[in-house]
Amino acid sequence: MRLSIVPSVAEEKNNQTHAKILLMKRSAKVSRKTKETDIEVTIDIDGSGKSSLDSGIGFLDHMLEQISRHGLFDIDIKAKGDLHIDAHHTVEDIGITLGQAFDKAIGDKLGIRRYGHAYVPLDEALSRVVLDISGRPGLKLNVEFTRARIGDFDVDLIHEFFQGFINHANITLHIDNLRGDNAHHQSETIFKAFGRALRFAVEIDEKIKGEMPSTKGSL
Ligand SMILES: [Mn+2]
Repeated sequence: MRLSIVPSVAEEKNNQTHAKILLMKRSAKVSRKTKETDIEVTIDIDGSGKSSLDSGIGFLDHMLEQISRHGLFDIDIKAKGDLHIDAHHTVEDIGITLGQAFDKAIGDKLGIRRYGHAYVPLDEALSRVVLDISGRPGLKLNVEFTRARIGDFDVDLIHEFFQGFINHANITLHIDNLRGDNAHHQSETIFKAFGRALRFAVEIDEKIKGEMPSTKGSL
C-alpha cells in the first residue's frame, strides 16, 4: 500500500495527460465524392446519441440510428448515391466515410478502453459484437439471414457496410448473430450491439490515466 500524498513526477504527468484527454474534442467531419456517391459525415464520439440521417435508404438510416443511439455518438450523414443502379455503392461508401470520420475523431487513442463487447437481444434474435480499436482492419461477420431481403434492402449489403467501415476505422470486429427468425431483428441486434460495443471501447479509462492501451506503445 502506498501512503505518499504528493504525486510523483510520473503520476503528475499522467494526470495532466488524462486531464487533457478529457478536454479533447473527439469529433470529425469527412466528405467523400466519387462518380457513384457524394457523402458527408459528421461524428461526435462524445455525443449523446442524436442523429440526422439521410442516406436515401430507409432501412440503412434505421440501422445507422441504432449505432448513434446505442453508441451515444452524434452522427449526421447526408448521402446522394446512384440508387437507380442499386444500394450497393451507397451502403459501402457510407461505411467507408463513417470509418474515415471515426478514425479522424478518435485521434491518437490515448487513454481509451480499446476493447468493447456487447450482447443485444430483440425478441427472438440475439447478437454478440466484440471489437478492438487495434489500428488494424479485420472483420468476421457470422450471420445466416433468414431472408435475402429486408423490405427491398439486400442483406448482403450489411457485410459491405462493415467491411467499408473497418477498412478505414482500422478496427478488428467480430460479429455473431447467435439466433433469430426475423431478418429485421437479426440486423437490428447486430447494429445495436455494434454501437454498444464501440461506445465502451472509446470510453476514456479513468484507471489508465492517459496511457496508450498497448504494450507496443501505439495503436
Ligand atoms: Mn426496427
